[in-house]
Formats: sequence, structure tokens, C-alpha cells
Amino acid sequence: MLRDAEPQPVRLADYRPPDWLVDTVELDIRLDPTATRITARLAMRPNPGGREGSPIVLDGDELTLKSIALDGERLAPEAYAATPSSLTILAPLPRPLVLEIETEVNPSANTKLMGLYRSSGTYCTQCEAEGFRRITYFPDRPDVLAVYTVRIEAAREEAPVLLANGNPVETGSVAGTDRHYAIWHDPWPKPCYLFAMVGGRLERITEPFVTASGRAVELGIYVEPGKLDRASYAMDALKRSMRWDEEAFGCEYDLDVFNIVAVADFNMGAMENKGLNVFNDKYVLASPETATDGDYANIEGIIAHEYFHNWTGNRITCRDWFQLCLKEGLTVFRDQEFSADERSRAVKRIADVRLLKSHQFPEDAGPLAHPVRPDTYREINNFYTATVYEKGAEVVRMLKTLLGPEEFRSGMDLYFERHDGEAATIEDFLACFADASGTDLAHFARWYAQAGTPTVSVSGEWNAAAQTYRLDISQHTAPTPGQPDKVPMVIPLRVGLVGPDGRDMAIGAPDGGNGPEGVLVLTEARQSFTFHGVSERPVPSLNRGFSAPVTLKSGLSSDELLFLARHDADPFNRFDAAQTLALAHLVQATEAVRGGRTPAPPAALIGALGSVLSDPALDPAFIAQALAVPSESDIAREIGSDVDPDAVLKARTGLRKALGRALAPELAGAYERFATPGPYSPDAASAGRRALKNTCLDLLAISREADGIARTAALYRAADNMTDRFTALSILAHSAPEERDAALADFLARFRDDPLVVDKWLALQAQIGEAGTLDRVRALTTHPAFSMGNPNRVRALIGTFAAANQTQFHRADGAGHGFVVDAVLALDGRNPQVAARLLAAFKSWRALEPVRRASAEAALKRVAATSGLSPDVADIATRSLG
Ligand code: B3K
Ligand code: ZN
Repeated sequence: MLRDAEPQPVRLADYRPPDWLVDTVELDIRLDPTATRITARLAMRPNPGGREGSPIVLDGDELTLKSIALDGERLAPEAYAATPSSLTILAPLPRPLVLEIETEVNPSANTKLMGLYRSSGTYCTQCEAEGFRRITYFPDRPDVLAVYTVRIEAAREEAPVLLANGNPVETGSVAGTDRHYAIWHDPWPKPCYLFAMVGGRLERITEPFVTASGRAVELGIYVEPGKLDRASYAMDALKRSMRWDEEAFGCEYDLDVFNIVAVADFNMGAMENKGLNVFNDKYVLASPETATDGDYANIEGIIAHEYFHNWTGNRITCRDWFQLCLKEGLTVFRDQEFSADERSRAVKRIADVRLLKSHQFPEDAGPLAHPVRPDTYREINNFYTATVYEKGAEVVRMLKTLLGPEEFRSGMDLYFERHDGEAATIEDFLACFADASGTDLAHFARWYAQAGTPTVSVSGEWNAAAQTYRLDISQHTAPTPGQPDKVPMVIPLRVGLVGPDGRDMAIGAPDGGNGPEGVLVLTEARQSFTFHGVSERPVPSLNRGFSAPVTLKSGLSSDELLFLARHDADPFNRFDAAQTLALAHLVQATEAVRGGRTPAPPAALIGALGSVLSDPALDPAFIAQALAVPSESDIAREIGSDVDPDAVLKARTGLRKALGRALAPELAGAYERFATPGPYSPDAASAGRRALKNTCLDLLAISREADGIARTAALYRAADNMTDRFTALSILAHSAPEERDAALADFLARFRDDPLVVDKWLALQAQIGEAGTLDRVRALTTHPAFSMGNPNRVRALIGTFAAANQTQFHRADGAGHGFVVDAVLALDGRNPQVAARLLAAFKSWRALEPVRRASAEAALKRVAATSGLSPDVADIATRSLG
């Protein structure tokens, strides 16, 4: 028997165009805390491309229908069939026609935070992916594009600010009442998932912006009262994003206003609704005292991301939700490029690849693996994943590498020209690049369809007599759920040959080469490439800039990797060579720890990192990345199976201590040298200096060298910015248990009234890799600062525990798994999306050693066996076990 909540899977292969189109939508929304009335007037006509004579069936979700009229005539009850989840018109259908539908919703009771809800009293909406159907009955699919006019009415006292998509048309009072209204019109046809409205007591900052072609735009950022002084960085990032998109992609803004609203209760980071972006306030609000350098960088990136959706997502949207990567992968690529241009390109690339490897690679290697464009889903909200976003961006990046910057730009130009105003597919997107460049991309398109991370194995041979250097390269992709057999992929490997003097050799096109200069394009399971005129034995530098999202087995010796770590002209590979060495050491060290042995410190690696640390030519932000030891999840991924997280942590801590001990004088010197004098500035150069000095401090503290703990305590007390203060607090919490509780108490006392800062305090405690952490986290769930109702609080405390505390989440006694499952089940009735996200932390459970694996399996089975699960959580549980 089917569980009642279990929806049937949706399949890409079953796509059919809509039978009815909606040309215009007129919404009249009368806001009320518990009984908001929505009247929707939909001007509809049959789709010439749809099925002739088909009925009108509209989507709903937990809706109450109040009345319905067809062409002005109220429909009798027998003329339609309404349930909370659908509305079917049974009356004969004229064509075209106007449907007028009245629904009532309770925004205060909407804990799912989808549709119309309230956040700290502010009315706001979230419609992607399928939230509009929680406001009114509608063909809730992205290929139905309509022009919207929205009238919002509310008590003036409760909601003096009334916003919707598009341009403001009119405001006024409702005669004889304490209510007022605002009318907004959005001239650009859009799918309903881009609809938004906001009503509340908000304050705003505004700035003018003039587009390249001279359109005057008023930019506004709305925040809760008292927080205006924290909105200026977001505004600055917005203006820089708008200018950059004009320069880099020729994309200009297209309305008279652009508004951003920051709300405290939000299921994800932000939402790109046309002309009215709604943000999680975590990604808007920043001041030196409350936000870290990392927060500033995230704000910049997410403001840019949502803004860039105006063209990639809004002007050209997705035909169906399988095409999600069409807007998300492309827009992530665009925001990565923006941040690379605004900051240090090499450091940005390193950070992006770190994220890809720590989030997407494990997803691709586990039971939740899926293609960048999935071909089936049960719950679309579970597919806003690292694969769709981050791997999706890598696929676009590879396209650029293969075609070169000019052809890539021509392809983008053609895409904007050909599909503006349309709901498009990945095939449409690729056809633009194929047509603009005359390149056949059929094979490349497999990146969208085949899941799993390819492993690329390389061996090189120098022939002194012939002066040739041959690279033999093979690729292999392991099976993933539903895809037992894999085909070879198109893999662009950017390569250089580094000569004994540490410089790149001049290399011509190799035999077997078929890509742009310096790029080897793999297309087969095995291939060889032979370079000529190679007079000395080179060290190959492969996959430079991480040109393809693959696991590289370079076949290089430790000496060769050390050589690249010192000399590679490609900064990414210089970093990567050191990381590869560290990872190799950490895998061995983990083995040693499990066998009861003490691993020997890797002297050569430590020496190489020492010379990176003292190289005055290097960017401090780069040095900080190079000194950052691979994470526990990186090590676990490299080990692959039978993982013991306790041994991993011990090995990693051992390496950090060894680095601190061996390099103490250099680290102490750098800590002092890179102090950032003067008032705080979030710019990339200052942030890089802080990152380096604080990385040095961390290594000194963990190894208890050069007064590391005392220096940290002093930094904590003297800090004039959150980056320094929170870094110091984290170091004390992790490396100085004797100082921990006093420091945590002090921090809370300072920031108790600031929920976003309290989140840092919660997350930090959830991360400590000690046996007492679970009790601490459990106790914090009843702390007054915590609330299961706010997604940011839940993610900070429970999400961090599950995703960033490998040893305690995967405790051998199963208590960590049990705690997270209890939280998932407690949350599911209230907010299924956040609950499902939390459960996805089990994604690498099969790689654990047998005791922990059995515990994880039992925990997942307990979820799966629970009745009344949301489709969101049921889907993650089922696939995780599958
Ligand atoms: N498009 C939104 C994400 C919506 C998530 C719905 N579950 C934000 C973004 O990627 O820009
Ligand atoms: Zn996005």
C-alpha cells in the first residue's frame, strides 16, 4: 500500500507543454495576520501547443477556496471541484476566459515558510519552487509566464511598507478605514515562482543607479527597524554587481526600482524574485562588530548571485524543474567570476574548489548522487543541491575552457538574444554555444546527465633520446544510484610542463591534442598525448586551475609534488600540490592512529609550507589557504571506506600541532607582521592579512607554542571587529578547554541580543570534537536564544553538529545519530524543507566503519519507518537507504 504522503515521482521524460496559458494575473491581497484574502484574476487561453479541449486543472497546497467566477459569473458548486491541493473547472470553457478565484490563507500559522508567511511580524512570500500554490490556485509550473499587477492592502500601522515585483504604480488610503494599499506592475512576463510581496514595518536605505544605457534605477534595501547601519555593504555589493554584469555579460537592469528585503526567518539564503529579492538577513546585515570577513564575502557573493538571476533565471527561466541547473549552475558560475574579479582570482578559485570537494564530491560518491540535471524527482526542493549548483557551475566553466573566452561570450550573447522571455532547457542553452562556435557539444552534454565524479589517472614518461614527453591518461566513473554503467566524459585538462628550473617549458600542441592551447581534452577511456622538443625531464602540472571537476591521480612522487608546491606558476596547483601531500600524509597517519602508532610528522611538507609562509611575493590570503590543513571530511573522502572519524581527527590534529611546533618562530613572526592596523575594512586585501595572521595564531595555539593561548586570549579581549574576536573565541573553544566556558559566557553577554551573532556562538559549540559536545548541544536546544522555529538557529546548532562535527555526529555509541534523527522528526511537521536538509547530513554514511555504519543505517530506518512523514524527509530517507 502506498503511504498517503508519498507522491509519485515526476519524470523529465513525461514533460508536456501546458494546456492552458495565463497571459495576465491581477492579484488583490488583503493582508491580515490570520485571514489574508487573495483574489486572483487570471486571463487564460488554450496553449496552441497543448492538448486540444483539455480541462483547466490548477495546483493548490493547503488552500481554502472562498469563491470562484468564470467571466464574471459566480460558479455553482457543481461547476468546479476544489480540494486543498487542486481546483478543476468542470463548466464548459469559453476561450479566452477570465477566472476569478478567491482564497484565504493564515500567514501566522505558516511554519513551512513557503507561500505567504510572517517573519517577526513582516508579511513575506517564498514561492520557489512550488509555494505560489499555497497563495492561490494556479498552474504552478515555470513554463507558464504571465504579466502581473498586484494590489496589496494592509493596516497602515501594521504594514506601512507594501512591496511587490516590478514598478510602483499607485498608493493610497482605503477610505473610512485605517488601511492603505499599494499597486505594483511588473511588465516582464514571469513564472509564478518569481512572484513576491512584502508588507511590514521596515526601514530602508536607497541609492540611485544609472544603467549603461541611461535608465535611472532606484535601489532600496529594507531591514527591520534599527538595523539600517548594517545594510550599506550589501548596497555597495549590489551596485558593483550591476556594473559588473553590464561589463562582463552586457546585461543591464530593466525596471525603475530594485528592492531587497532582509527577513529573519528564511529557508535558504535568498530568493531572486523579479525586482524584489527577499533575503535571509544573515546575507544582508553586516557591521565590523558583528560580521566576519567570511560573512562579508558571502554577502557580496549572494547579493551578486540573486541580482545576476535577473537575466539568468528571470528573463530566461527554466522550462521545468529538471532544468534547475540552467539558472543555478550558470548563475553560480557568474557570481564566482564576479567575486574573482572583485577579489583575488586564485584565492577565490581555491575557496570554490574547497567547497566543491567538501560538499559536492561526497554527494556524488554517496546514495544521494544525481546528475546535474536529474531525470526524476519526488520532491524538487531536495534538488537544490551542491551538484545542481556547484557542479553545475563547473560544467559552465568547462564550456568556457573548451571554447575559449570569445566563443563563450558569443554563445552567451546568442542565448540572451534567442531565449529572452522564454522558459528554456539545457539543450537550448548548449545549442547556443554549438551554433555560436560551430562546435559539436553532444558528447559534452553528458556532464548534465551522468552522475558521479570521474577519476582521472595519469602517468608520464620522458624520453631523453627522442626529447618527447608522453602522458597516458585514463578516466573512470564509479557507478551511482540508477546508473551502473558509465561512459567516458569530455574532460578539459589544463596542463603545463614545469622544467627543472621551476619555470614552465614552452610546449607546442601535443600529438593526440585536440583542445585550445595548453588544454588536453579527454574524450575516451584511455588516451595518450605526446609533447615534442622536451629537452629536460619535466614535472607535469595537471588540471591547472581545477579546469575539470575530477579526482586526479597524478602519479607524481612526493618529491615532484613538493617541487610543484614550491614552483608551480599556476597558483591553484601550487596550493593543490601541498594539499595532495598533506592528504597523503593524513591518510597514512589515520591508519597509524588506528593501529595504535604515532605518525611521524611529514618533515618535507612542513618545510615546503614554511617556505610558502615566508615567501614575500605571495598573497597573504593564498598563504592562509595553503596552511589550512585538509578538513576531516576531505580526509574521510580520500580514505573512501571504513572511515573512523576519531582516528581522522587525531591524525589531523597531530599534523596541525606538528606544523605549529616546527614553524613556531615563522608563525609568530607572521602573526605580528600581518596585523591589520587602523580601522577595520572588509576589503579582500585586509581580509587576506587577517586570515593569514589568524591561521598562524590557530597553529600556535593548538601546539601551545610561542604563547599561542595567551596571544589568543589577548586578541579576544582587544578585538575591534568580529573576525578577530570570533576567530579568537573559536581557537579558545577548540584548543584551550580551560578558557572555553569563560570566553563563551563573555561572548554571549556581549551579543545576546543579536541573533545572527548568537548563531556563531551556537555553531561553535556544536563543532567541538569532544565527547561532551552532544550534551552541550542538547542543553542548548532549550536555551532561550535557540528556537526550532527559526531556520538559522536550527542550522547553526543542529545543522553544524550534523554537518561539521564528524566525530560527535558519528559517535560510535550512535547517540549523535539518534539526536539528529530526533531533531529531524521533531522539525518535520513544522518545516519539512529544513528537516530534510538536516537529514541529508547522513549522505556519506556508507563510508563509515561497520559500527558507525550500522548505527547510521538504523537511524535512517527509524526515520523511514515513521508514519506521516513529509514527502521531503521521506524522499531523503528512502534514497539514503536505497
Ligand atoms: N532560487 C533560490 C532557491 C530557491 C530554493 C527553493 N527550495 C535562491 C537561489 O539559488 O538564488
Ligand atoms: Zn540561484
